[in-house]
Amino acid sequence: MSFTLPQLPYAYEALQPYMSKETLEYHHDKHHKAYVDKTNELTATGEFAGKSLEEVVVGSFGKNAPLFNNAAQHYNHLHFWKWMKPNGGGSKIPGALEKAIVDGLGSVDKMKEEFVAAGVGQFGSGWAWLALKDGKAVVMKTPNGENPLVHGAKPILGCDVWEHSYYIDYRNRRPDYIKAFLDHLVNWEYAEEMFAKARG
Ligand code: MN3
Repeated sequence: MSFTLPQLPYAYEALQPYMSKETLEYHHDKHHKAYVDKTNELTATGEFAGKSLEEVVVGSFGKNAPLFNNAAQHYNHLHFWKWMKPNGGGSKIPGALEKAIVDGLGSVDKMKEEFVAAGVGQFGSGWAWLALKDGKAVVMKTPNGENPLVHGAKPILGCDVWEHSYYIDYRNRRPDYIKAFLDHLVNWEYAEEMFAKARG
């Protein structure tokens, strides 16, 4: 199976002023494309040839770092583009997901606070996550390309906190970027879709 770079589900300028055209051009066309190309190169032959992306991610974790890093980043970015939309964000969260957030984390505001703290607290490159673990909504952070799949959980929402995701628009102000992501960019309907799949 060969993996392909998906098109962005919106125009490059659609997320401005919170995420610029220039950031999306570099992040999608250069960074994400490199992950896809490398994953294809490393799965052309060998034990992962023909496996699904999730099988490659989970199967290579802790065993084949170059493959894991690229395949996991392909997985993370596939969803990351869909976790955003123009005029997104805010606290209007579909009912079943909102209930899971309140049950697991106390309130939507509390979840957002923890999500920002996770992203800010991730030293160096990584991701902040809202995930489903043991049936409960939790906030997590992971380094580099790691994601909830390799930590016994399923992702509901993820925010890329690698500098390539915000440095053009926010310079060193990672907290402002994560707050803008939550307040203006999140596609909660897609998070709800991921939540429904995670719950099975
Ligand atoms: Mn990235």
